[in-house]
Amino acid sequence: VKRKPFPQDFLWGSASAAYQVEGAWDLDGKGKSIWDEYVRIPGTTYKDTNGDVAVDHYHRYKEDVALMAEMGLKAYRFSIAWTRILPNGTGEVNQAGIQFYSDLIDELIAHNIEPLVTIYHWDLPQALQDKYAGWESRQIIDDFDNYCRVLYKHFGDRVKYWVSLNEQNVFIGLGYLAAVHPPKVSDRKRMMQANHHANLANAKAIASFHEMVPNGLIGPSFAYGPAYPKSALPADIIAFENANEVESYWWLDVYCKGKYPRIAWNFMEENDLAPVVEPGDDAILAAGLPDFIGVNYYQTATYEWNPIDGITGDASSQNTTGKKGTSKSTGIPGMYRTVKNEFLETTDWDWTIDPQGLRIALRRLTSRYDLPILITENGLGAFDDLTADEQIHDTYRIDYLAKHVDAVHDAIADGARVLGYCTWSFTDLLSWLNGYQKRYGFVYVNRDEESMKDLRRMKKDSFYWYKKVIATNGEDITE
Ligand code: GCO
Repeated sequence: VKRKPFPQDFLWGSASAAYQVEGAWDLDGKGKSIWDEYVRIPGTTYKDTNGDVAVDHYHRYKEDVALMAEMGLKAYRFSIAWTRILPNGTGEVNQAGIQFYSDLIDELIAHNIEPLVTIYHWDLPQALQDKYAGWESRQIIDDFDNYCRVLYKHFGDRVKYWVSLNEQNVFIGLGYLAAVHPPKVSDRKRMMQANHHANLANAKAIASFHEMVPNGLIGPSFAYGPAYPKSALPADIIAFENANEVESYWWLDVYCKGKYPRIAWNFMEENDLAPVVEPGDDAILAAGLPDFIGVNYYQTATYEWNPIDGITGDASSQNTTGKKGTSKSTGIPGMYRTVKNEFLETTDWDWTIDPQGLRIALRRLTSRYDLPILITENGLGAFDDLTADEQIHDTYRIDYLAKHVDAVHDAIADGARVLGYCTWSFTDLLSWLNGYQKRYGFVYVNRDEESMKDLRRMKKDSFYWYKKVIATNGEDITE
């Protein structure tokens, strides 16, 4: 059967984040972010690696954009460092910061590459953390809106696609529950309150966007790991539905419907975990609905019933060692817990490899929210080997991406409205907790944790593969 083709204007893209690529952490007036501080606490990241230099994209962006143009990339998603624009989070605008992103945007447009801007990819100004504990204070709502308005004013004329918050479920979950991201807190009640403020900040920023950039499109990027039930045992189905509510709809419903899902809310309330909601909050949430849903898709999660007196491990897992079999089961007693899916292989970091999960993700989102979807991230973190003649034969990455592109194609045939597909990532970059050993790029960057070497860019086999995929608008995904 011939499937419906990818739309003609489909955005074949690739993505990055400021802290993971830019470097230049204290140059040209940039202020410190919570990550600039956090990575300096000994033992928090692999081999104590930081993003001070990263892959030096700040100085090499022209070279990187030239490689994107050579590939034929249609869209490049990058994030703006709040601390380059407003070094202390609020106050005077730093012109050098505006200039850097303005130049990057112009460079992309000159090469016919659509800029996709992420407003917030985790690098909160440290000044706001010090002043009022960042996301734990309602003050963040107005300060974030102010920052967004500066961006809309300077870049709204040239940038059509915007991502508001990147992976709120991850930065809140890992920052306030698993305690492996800043501010390294483990307290579900505080997590829920910080999360509520992030919801309000997101909605307010979207409402401002619609007022200031009426022709643009904006949405949050959600780290969506679709849930599967372990079996057809009804108790496992309840567990799976609970996980859907608590792990996915808890965020997605607020984004797309402007309200919390009732069953998860009931559970939070019964357990004294529901956030404090002030009068007027419902109206703010309802007034800031997105134009599309951004999806970062890496893996699915499988759930079984979790008896009340079962395990107590109540934290999101984060495998930082790169050794298989080290992920621990997570969940909430009385609700659900994760189990291994016997049908799926895993990556070197124990993430399940599940291309059909992406089709399922796109179908579920379409069925529940019926909004256009932008796949803002998908990719494989792996150890790459450089051969003696400086080649990188990353057939495993090609295989991974080809199967996911095929799954997107199926989902479009199913009726999902998919605007584009961004791989993670274009060049290799810093993995927040895993240093430089976990590589995602089409372009190899010559550096490791110990040495910056020469930071030279080298094209992997996957570079030429994606070039062909783009040239054939997704029709030829063979190696
Ligand atoms: C890592 C992660 C990241 C995320 C990205 C989320 O290894 O650090 O995989 O690279 O995918 O930052 O938006």
